[in-house]
Parts: sequence; C-alpha cells; structure tokens
Amino acid sequence: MLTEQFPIPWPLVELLRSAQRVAVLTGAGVSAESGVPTFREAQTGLWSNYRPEELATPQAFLHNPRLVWEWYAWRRNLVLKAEPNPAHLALVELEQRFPHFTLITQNVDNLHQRAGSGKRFPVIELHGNILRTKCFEENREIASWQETGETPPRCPHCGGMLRPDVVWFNEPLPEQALQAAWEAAQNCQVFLSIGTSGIVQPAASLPYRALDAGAAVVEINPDETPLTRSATFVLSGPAGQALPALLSALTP
Ligand code: BV8
Repeated sequence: MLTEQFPIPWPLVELLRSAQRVAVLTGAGVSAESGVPTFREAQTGLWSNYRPEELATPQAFLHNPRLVWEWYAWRRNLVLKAEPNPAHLALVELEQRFPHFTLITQNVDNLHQRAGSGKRFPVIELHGNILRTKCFEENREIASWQETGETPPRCPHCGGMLRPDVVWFNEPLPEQALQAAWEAAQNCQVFLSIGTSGIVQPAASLPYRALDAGAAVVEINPDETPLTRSATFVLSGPAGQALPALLSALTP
C-alpha cells in the first residue's frame, strides 16, 4: 500500500488492523531525527576521544567521576534542547489505536514521555532516564541536592556521589521493567523494533522472544541489523517517515 512518502505492505496493514496486543521496542534511532546522536554514532567535540561503552560503566564512573558526570550533564542539556520528532508523535497516536499497547524503550532521553506516550500504558524504561539522578551508594533517586561546586555533587543523605539514574553496562536492568518487557514480547501479536542496532542485551533478545511466541516482528531502520533477516516485515527507512506512513495506512 503506497502512502505519500513510504510504502507500507498491505499484509502488515491488515495484521495491525486486527491486532489486539502490540509491543514496541525503541532505540536511539528514534531520537536521531530530534538531533540526538545515536548511541554508537561518533561522539562530537570534547567527547570525540571516548566511546560510549567506555563511559557508561560503574568502573568508568569510579575511575573518573567528574568526567562521567560531565558527559551525562552534556547529554542531559542536549536532550532538554531537543524536541520529539514525528516518530515519537506517531507512537503517541499508535498507543490509542490498540486495546493493549506496550512501549519499551532503551532510550534514556525522556522524549517519548515529552511527546505524550504513557498516558494509557506506562512507558517501560529498560535503561533508566537521564533526567533522573540517584545516589551511587544508596541506589535511590535524589530529587534535589545542594550545589557546592563539587562535581559530581554529593548525596544529601549519605554524602555519597550522585550519578545519573541510567543502567550502565555490566549493571542489571530494573527487574520490574525487564519482566514487563518480556511479558509484552511474549503476549503480543505484532512487535515493532524501531531504531535499534540490536546489539545491547538483554533488550536485543525481546524481538526474538516475540517471534518465538508466534508474533509478527516489524523492523524499522534505515540500516540492516542482526534482526533484519528474521523480521516478518522490514521498513527500511527513517522512523520519522515510516511511522507516520504506517499510522496513515491504518487510518481508514
Ligand atoms: C546486563 C544507558 C547483567 C546508558 C545503555 C549477552 C551477550 C553479549 C553481551 C551481553 C550479554 N548480556 C549482557 C551483556 C553485556 C552488555 C551488552 O549487551 N554489551 C553489548 C555491547 C554486547 N549488557 C549489559 O551490560 C546490560 N546489563 O546484562 O547486566 C547483570 C545481571 C545481574 C547483575 C549484574 C549484571 C546493560 C545494558 C544497558 C547499557 N546501557 N544505555 C546511557 O545511555 O548512557 S545501552 C545504550 O545502547 C543505550 O541505551 C542505547 O539505546 C542502547 C542500544 O543502542 P541503540 O539504541 O540500538 O543505539 P545504536 O546507536 O546502537 O543504534 C541506533 C540504530 O538506529 C542504528 O541501527 C541506526 O541504523 C538506526 N537509526 C539511525 N537513524 C535512524 C535509525 N533508525 C530509525 N530512524 C532513524 N532516523
């Protein structure tokens, strides 16, 4: 089915029109058209000497807390200046179209929530949220603290270092979020994997859980990924075009 800018396969339209339970996994590619660099894109400026995997670990934080805190402060400012793009907005609409809709995100940029996702079904944040801060020692969220000029700032309760409330490499994902994501993948009829390179585990296993449970998997990505050859449908292009086209194809 040809829509103005993006071809949507008719069998996919029919499948979605009859689907009761839809699950979506998003990655950094969904925020690319908001100007937020994807996780594995070359870092710019001061950060061009570092790979994200080297900075997003507890070891990196303990080795150089100021550097890691400042990297996240730079990214936080970047996402706060960014605006949700048509991909985020189309997902807000899709959340209203199905009896059950689960949005699972690897992104920490809060753009799904700013776009309006989560009003009917809570957004599942697998890797945390860069706008939240927690105590490194107590592992609990800290909403406010005294700025003493020290970087990173200190926990007002125990004096430990503060850190972003994101899941670093070699850290476990939040138990409840991961459990909910497995269940959504297990029980959906259609699973959309959007803007993710499918490298990071355990998130990258979710589409395969859906396939094993008999769901149709749709990959939306301009590039190939390890999932591409297993996906039921592949929409090769930017999410900011594919998702609005999918939405308009669903609108009778
Ligand atoms: C854990 C938060 C256990 C921080 C992130 C099994 C096998 C192999 C390795 C492992 C394994 N199990 C665990 C591991 C280790 C590790 C891992 O997966 N390593 C990888 C590198 C091999 N996993 C972990 O460490 C996880 N923890 O398993 O703990 C445990 C249990 C108990 C006790 C102790 C430990 C934790 C992983 C979470 C790490 N944190 N983020 C931060 O953001 O700073 S991950 C990070 O990668 C981001 O969240 C990001 O979202 C995520 C995934 O990347 P993508 O989103 O896919 O982004 P990427 O740039 O890679 O790709 C973008 C895609 O978009 C591309 O395909 C591109 O083509 C596409 N694109 C571009 N433009 C567009 C587009 N698509 C659509 N439209 C566009 N316009």
